[in-house]
Amino acid sequence: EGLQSQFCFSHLLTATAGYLFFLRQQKQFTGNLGTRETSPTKGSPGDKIVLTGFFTPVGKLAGSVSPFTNKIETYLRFAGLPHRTENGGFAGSPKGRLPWMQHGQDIVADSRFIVKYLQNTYGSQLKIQEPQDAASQAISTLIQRMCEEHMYFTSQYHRMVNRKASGWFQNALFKDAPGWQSVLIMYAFRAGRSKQLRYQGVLTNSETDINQLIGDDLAALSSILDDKPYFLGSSPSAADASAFGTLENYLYDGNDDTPIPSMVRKYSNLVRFVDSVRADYYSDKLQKAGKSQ
Ligand SMILES: N[C@@H](CCC(=O)N[C@@H](CS)C(=O)NCC(=O)O)C(=O)O
Repeated sequence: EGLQSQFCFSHLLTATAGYLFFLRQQKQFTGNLGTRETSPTKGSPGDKIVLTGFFTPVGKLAGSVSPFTNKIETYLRFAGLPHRTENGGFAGSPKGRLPWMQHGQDIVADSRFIVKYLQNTYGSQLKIQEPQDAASQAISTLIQRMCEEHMYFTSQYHRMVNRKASGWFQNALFKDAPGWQSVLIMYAFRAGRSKQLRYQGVLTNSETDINQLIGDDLAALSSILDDKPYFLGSSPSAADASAFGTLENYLYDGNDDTPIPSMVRKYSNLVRFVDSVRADYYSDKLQKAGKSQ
């Protein structure tokens, strides 16, 4: 018997070692989403910009249903930089996420690094100005982090976990998959996203508590915006691109069975901000959508 259990034990050890080796090959210990190469910081201004992200039209949005893709498309429009857009393309992203940008030989992923890269590459050619004083620069960073690292996740609850949003979710993301398959994909996706939100922390809260957090963020944005045209003054900056990416989604993604759109509507200055950016920078897309309806 002793010999038998020893035999089992050695099998167990071999299997464990094999599994660890498998995980190592899959880069599970270092993150399996990409190679984690450091983002390029500057390119040559003559190269063309190709932005890959989520560009399937959803709801009444002028920009992307992905707040990060929306942020960069808006930044490029604010900056007056000509660009081409490509839909999809997770596989090509060095960080496994959207959006990413091809510029000459460079591939830059993550909206924060894309903005820095564009600023370093185009400098004074950009039609967009970042604030010069340290306090405003700090507020810009805080706005972006709140939108991208908090408002994104709280709204993910209402998009992908809240069952009231099932119809919207399926239609927005999987409408091209045939019937029952789209339901299966949606459930698999929902399971993955729930796990992500539990680890991230949002899903440790009840729906009432999540809504409280959403309300706090909106109140903060509304106070900072006040009656200014843009968050940091009279002209747009990266913070506005980020806030627009988030707030346009909160208002116009069409996920209207959730409380988010009506929560934003309590703040008339946030609605005014979103609507004026749409009118001033997205009239081409809005007109096209209007014609095709
Ligand atoms: N910090 C990144 C976040 C990008 C991100 O999370 N994008 C989402 C789309 S909205 C994504 O690709 N998610 C895929 C995933 O979570 O695996 C950025 O600023 O670009």
